[in-house]
Amino acid sequence: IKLHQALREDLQNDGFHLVMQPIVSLDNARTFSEGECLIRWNSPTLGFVPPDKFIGLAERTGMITDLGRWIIEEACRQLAAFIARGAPEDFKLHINISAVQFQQSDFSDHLLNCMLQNGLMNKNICLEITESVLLQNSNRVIETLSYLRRLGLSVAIDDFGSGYSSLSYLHQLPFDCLKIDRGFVNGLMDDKKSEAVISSVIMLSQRFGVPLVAEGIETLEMGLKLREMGCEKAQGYYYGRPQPFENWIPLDGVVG
Ligand code: G
Ligand code: G
Ligand code: MN
Ligand code: NA
Repeated sequence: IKLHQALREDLQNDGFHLVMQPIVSLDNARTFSEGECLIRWNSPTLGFVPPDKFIGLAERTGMITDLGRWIIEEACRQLAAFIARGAPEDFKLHINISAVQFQQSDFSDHLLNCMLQNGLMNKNICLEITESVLLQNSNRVIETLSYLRRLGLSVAIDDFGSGYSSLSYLHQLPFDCLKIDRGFVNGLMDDKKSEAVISSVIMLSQRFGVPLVAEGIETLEMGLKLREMGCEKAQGYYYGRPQPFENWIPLDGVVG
């Protein structure tokens, strides 16, 4: 069975689910009030297929339109249920959005409707966009993101530093958060050049007045080093692996 056939079938058959990975503040990494939602596909015929293997395919075949709509609907449902179970009311969920999704003329309406139906506030949602998306079909994407930001949603630039250099455009882009690519973080402990790149991006985020999230933190030492360097937030296996929402149990209004 071909990958795209299985994708089409499982889109109809509940073959997908969402997991959430904590994003911690490095000041107090024991609890979190922010997380990234990531899709998982457990195919009855193909077994577990990682997103890297099917998101690109879904984009090329146009299936990302339906898949993306499902992701937004499910993310809103899961977040509302999570808050109902005791997570902070202002918990912020990051959702990855593909460039192609902005071509739907009702992208914003659909998103805002899902949020409304689930009783979410605009500050509950952060859209993660890669920098290449922002640079490609800029006008439409930038207008949509600017509109949503005016309403109080936030926008994070994902995998920052890994795509085209967007430095010349950065001041024109609508964003509230930068996420530095795992690739740079990997080299942090033993490579002076990675350290130089990271400290420059930390300085950049400070000058823009937005938090920087360092991704792929796997050890305490890495987290401590980043905090010392002035990085505000972190995400990675050390703080928590992506897990089904039900596995995260809020206690006294905090999740930890
Ligand atoms: O956990 P990880 O293997 O989930 O994800 C790998 C990549 O797949 C991420 O960097 C991200 O770009 C992409 N991805 C994961 N979940 C989603 C999603 O819900 N929507 C989109 N568009 N991409 C996702
Ligand atoms: O959307 P984005 O490219 O940022 O997706 C994050 C990806 O990074 C997901 O595939 C997620 O499973 C993965 N990830 C999250 N934390 C870690 C980590 O500490 N180490 C590694 N190797 N991957 C991670
Ligand atoms: Mn992401
Ligand atoms: Na990323």
